[in-house]
Amino acid sequence: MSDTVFLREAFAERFDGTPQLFRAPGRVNLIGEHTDYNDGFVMPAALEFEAQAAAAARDDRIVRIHSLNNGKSAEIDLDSEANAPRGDWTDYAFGVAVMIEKAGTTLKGADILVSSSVPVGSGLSSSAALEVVVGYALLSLSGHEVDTVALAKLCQKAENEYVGMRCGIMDQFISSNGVHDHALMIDCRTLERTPVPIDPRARIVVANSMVHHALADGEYNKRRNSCEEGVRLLQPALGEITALRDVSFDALEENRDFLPELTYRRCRHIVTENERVLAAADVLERGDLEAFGQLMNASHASMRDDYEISCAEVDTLVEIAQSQPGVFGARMTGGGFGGCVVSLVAAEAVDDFVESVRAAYSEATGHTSDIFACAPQDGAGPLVG
Ligand code: GAF
Repeated sequence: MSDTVFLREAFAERFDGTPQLFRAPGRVNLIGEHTDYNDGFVMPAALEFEAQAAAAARDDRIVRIHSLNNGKSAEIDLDSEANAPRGDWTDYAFGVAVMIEKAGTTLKGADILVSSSVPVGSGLSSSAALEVVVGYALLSLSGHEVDTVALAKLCQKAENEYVGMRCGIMDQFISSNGVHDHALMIDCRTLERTPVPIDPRARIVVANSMVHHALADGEYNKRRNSCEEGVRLLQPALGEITALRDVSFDALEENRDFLPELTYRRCRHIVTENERVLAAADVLERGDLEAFGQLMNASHASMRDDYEISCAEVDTLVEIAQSQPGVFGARMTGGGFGGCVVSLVAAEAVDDFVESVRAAYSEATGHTSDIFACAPQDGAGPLVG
C-alpha cells in the first residue's frame, strides 16, 4: 500500500473530513557539527526518512494530534492561556503551533495524524522533521503561504523555548529547505544557502551505531555555554566579535591564554570546524573527493578529542568505516553521544562497504548497525502520490 493511501485510511479511522498530506525529511550532516549555534557553517542533506502528516482543518481552534509511531493522541486549544509544555513528544508539535501564533499568525484548529520513518535518538533529526511537518500542515490548512525560512526559524524557536533544547537552526532549516540530490552549504548567520551537488562517483552512506547515551541534551547545552564563555573571554582582546564564527584560528591561538584549557579546546573545535566546512565546499566543487574525505576524518577527530561529543561505540564504527576500501572519509553526524556515522564512499564500493562495516561493527560491539546509502531529498512540502 502506498504511503498516501495508508495515511488517508489511518486518518479516516480516527478523524472526520478529507485530509491534505504533508512531508518533512530528517537529515544527515556531511560536515559542520555544533557550528550552527556559533553563527557558523554547516553542510547537511535531507534524507529519504521523513515525517508525514495527514491533516484537516477544523471549525474551532482545537489542534488534535495522533501519532502512529507511539499510538498516542493529545490536543490543545489554541485559545487557552495554559498551553504549557508537557515534557513529551507533543511539545515538538504543539510548540510549533504556539510559536506560530505568538509570531502573530492566526491558525485554524486541525486534526493531524503523524507517522515518521526517521529513527528516534539516532542523530538524524526526528524532532525537527516532526516540528516542520506539523508547522507546514497548520500553516497550509489555515490558508497561509509557507515561507520555508520563516518556518525553520519558528520551529527552532519552538525547540529552544517550548521544548527547552538550545539547538541551532541546522536541522529545521534543512528539513524545510533541502534540495534533491544536493547537500546545502548553509551560513547560519545570514541563512544564505548554496546547494552543493553530490558527485555521482560517490554515495553518502549512513550507519547507525544503535546507541544513544542519555547525557546528550545536558551536554549539548554545556557545549553551548562553553562557546559563549569563549566569546566573552575573547571579546576584550578581539573587540567586535559576537560569536565564534568571528574568530580565526590564528586569533584563537594568539589569545589562548585568556581561556581555561577546556574552553579553549571547545572553541578550537568550532573554529577549525568552520574552516573545514568552507574548505569542504571548495574541494567538493572541484570534485576532489579524497580531500573532502580527509576533512570528514579531521572533523571526527576534532569532535572526539576537542569537543568530546563522541563515544566508544561511535569511535569504533568510524574507525571501521574509515578503514574500508573505497571510502573517502567518515565521521559522526549530529549532536553526538551516539547516533549515526556518515561516510562518503565510492559508488562501486557501497555494497561491500555496507556488508563489511555491519559485520565488523557487530563483532566489535555486539550491535547490529542499520546501514543505508542515501540520496538527498527536497525539503518539506505536500506529500504527493
Ligand atoms: C543537533 C542540533 F539540533 C543542531 O542544531 C546542531 O547543533 C547539531 O546537533 C550539531 O551539529 O542536531
